[in-house]
Amino acid sequence: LSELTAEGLRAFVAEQLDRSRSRTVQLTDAVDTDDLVRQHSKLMSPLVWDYAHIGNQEELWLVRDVGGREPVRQDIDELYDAFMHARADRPSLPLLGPTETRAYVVEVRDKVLDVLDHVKFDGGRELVDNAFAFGMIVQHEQQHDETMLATHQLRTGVPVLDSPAPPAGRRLARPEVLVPGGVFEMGTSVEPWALDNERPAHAVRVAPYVIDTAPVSNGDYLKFVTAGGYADPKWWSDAGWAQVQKASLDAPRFWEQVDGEWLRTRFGHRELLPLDEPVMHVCFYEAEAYAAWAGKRLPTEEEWEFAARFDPATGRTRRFPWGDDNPGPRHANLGQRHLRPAPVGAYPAGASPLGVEQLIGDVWEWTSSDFTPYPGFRAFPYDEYSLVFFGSDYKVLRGGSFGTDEVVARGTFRNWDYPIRRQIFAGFRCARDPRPGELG
Ligand code: AVJ
Ligand code: FE
Repeated sequence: LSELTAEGLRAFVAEQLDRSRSRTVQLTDAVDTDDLVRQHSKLMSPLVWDYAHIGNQEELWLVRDVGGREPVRQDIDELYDAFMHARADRPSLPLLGPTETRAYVVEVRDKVLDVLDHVKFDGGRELVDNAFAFGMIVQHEQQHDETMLATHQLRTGVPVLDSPAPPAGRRLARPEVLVPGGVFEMGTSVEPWALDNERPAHAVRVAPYVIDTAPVSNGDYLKFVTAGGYADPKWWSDAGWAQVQKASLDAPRFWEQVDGEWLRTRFGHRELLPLDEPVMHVCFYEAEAYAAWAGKRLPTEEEWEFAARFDPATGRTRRFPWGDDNPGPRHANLGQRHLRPAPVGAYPAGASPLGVEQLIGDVWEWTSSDFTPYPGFRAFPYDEYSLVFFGSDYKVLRGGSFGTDEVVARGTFRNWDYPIRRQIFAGFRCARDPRPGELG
């Protein structure tokens, strides 16, 4: 990005804005008016809320702030402020209807393209440096596209989304690898569109550990289910066991057993549980319990990023497991290209130097870490993106899912959610301490 001319940067931004918008339009045009305004789960907003909220954030940051233009619809700011109304309450608000919403986001986008034509990237405003505010808004829309995809997964009725199958899997040579540990540079101070919580880069020492070369598969997880894992408190933390009872957990969300066969429902399609696909729709507590049952634990966020970015040959921290190139279709399952995780082993070209695979894409990976700020953190450009969420309420997830766009799924990107949440496209991989003698 920093190597582009102003004209090159303008063209790049326009293309990214357009890519996000086509995804938003696909996800919202796929359903009828009733499905757009309805709440498919108390955990989610009506799709039409996400749609207008995308436009409203774009208006606030790019039309009004960056562009210094007159408001388009100041009267609706409050309706689409995520902090004013809980998701459960959003259907009862006087929201814009589907037709009004579509007209609104188009009007905002037209103004944004005009702002983009005139903006000076080198005007000395931090918000505009490297087109940051545009990148933030592109990522905001893509993140809501993933949220809307999760709403689609919760929707019942005839299937409306389809996609080509992901590449085939393969057997990995080893189920886990020893990571030697060392000091690495975590986070970033140079990725132009990295969000505030990924900054700044800072040195972190990681002790040697062992990590799975792939996410835990449905087949692996099924063994925990059939071994009675959900009935034995010894695998669960106190909070996890309380959640098992409160929510009557007995298998991942969207799994069911019919006549002795395990099925799962994916965007309205009911199918046999694919055993070689990474498990998903498990909460943090389920991930933690499986790991304990397997004699392992979840990786810390530091261990996850070390595995994803450290190159033992050079001692350098890279952007991605495969190097510094942006993710392409051969590296990772991203961008809603395939509406499911790919089977284990489907992305050999995405492997890290130590042979850890599918770190980026497929499923978000729960880590054992709380969402806390890096040393030297500075909220930018607004406290409500990250700052207000720091603390012990949220667990960090890494790597992105099949529903995450590549403009979001950086090696440094940090996602977070409550440890009870299962509607997101989240799975996990295990880690453990090396056994005596293993260090050689
Ligand atoms: C980073 C995915 C937790 O969806 O709540 C969207 C992203 N922030 N609008 C979320 C976000 C404001 C955020 N996550
Ligand atoms: Fe938002």
